[in-house]
Amino acid sequence: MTRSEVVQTLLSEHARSPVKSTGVAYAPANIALCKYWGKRDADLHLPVTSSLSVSLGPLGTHAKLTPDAAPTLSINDETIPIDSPVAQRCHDFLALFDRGPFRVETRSTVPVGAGLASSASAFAALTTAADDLFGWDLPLAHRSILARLGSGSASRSVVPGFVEWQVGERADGMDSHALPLDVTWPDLRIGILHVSDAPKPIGSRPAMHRTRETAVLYESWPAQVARDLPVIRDAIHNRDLARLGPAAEANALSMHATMLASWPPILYAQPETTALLHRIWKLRKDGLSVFITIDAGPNPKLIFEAAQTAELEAAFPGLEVVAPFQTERG
Ligand code: 2P0
Repeated sequence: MTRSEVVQTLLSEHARSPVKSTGVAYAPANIALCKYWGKRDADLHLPVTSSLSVSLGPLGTHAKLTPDAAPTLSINDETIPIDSPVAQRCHDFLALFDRGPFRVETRSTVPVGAGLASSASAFAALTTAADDLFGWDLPLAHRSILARLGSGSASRSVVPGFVEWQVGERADGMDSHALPLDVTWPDLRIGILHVSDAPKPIGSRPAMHRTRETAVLYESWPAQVARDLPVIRDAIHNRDLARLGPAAEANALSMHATMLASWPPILYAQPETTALLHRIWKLRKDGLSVFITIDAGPNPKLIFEAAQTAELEAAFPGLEVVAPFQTERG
């Protein structure tokens, strides 16, 4: 099935005319605690394994969708040239819905240079804004599938909190979507460390393709996820950082190990990244309960609980602390 056919299947019974003048939505960014790395279908963004994330509450994307004669895009009040790659990706995605063109206005609350992908929250917010504009009232699973067609990790950003993106089995991906975990963890904190906002040496999309194609070590990745995911899920249900932290950290570092075993090698870590890892491991050895996760970039994120905030802020001036279970900020 093509992306258009998937959309057609999900939306054929749904309204073609807007029920209001503008559709609006907010979607949070998310950090994977069990990572998504590698696709079994590059067109539909179907993953090799399940993954599990926590949304970043107030950090995310507000999207506004208004039917208009010609497609436009503004990000944080700045008009983006319509032939730029970011505008094209946005409108190519919306063209799948076959109901445009639209004036698209987005506003991001994700700090610039934090190494947080904006694509996950952006495609999730666009999907939910379309749902709002046309009054579809789609089930969560269908919004997740549509958002996934924009970017894999967007499938996890259509709902706040802990979300498992289920790998699914079907070739059309209709069973590969978000499943929220019915648990909150008010004391959980994610800390963002800023190492560098220099452009990445390689985007995550080609990087995951290269890893899968060239790294023998990647063959062990599904086994790693099979081991980590049940531990991470169970630790979340028990709000048990002492179990969550090691599994999430090992999972992230294993993902990076598969990249390093690719050819040409992929290494997102900078010397400062490695130095931070050693500092965190030393703090942990000294008794602080703090763990690390790293995505496709050099900026580590810390996983800890509220009681450790003051000590970590003192150790890392400039640490941005996010409380995932606090409500959005404007
Ligand atoms: C994740 N990442 O689970 C992993 C960990 C980066 C490292 O999902 O090609 O932008 O759009 O499906 O979702 C980044 O990849 O890739 C990502 P596409 P996406 O968060």
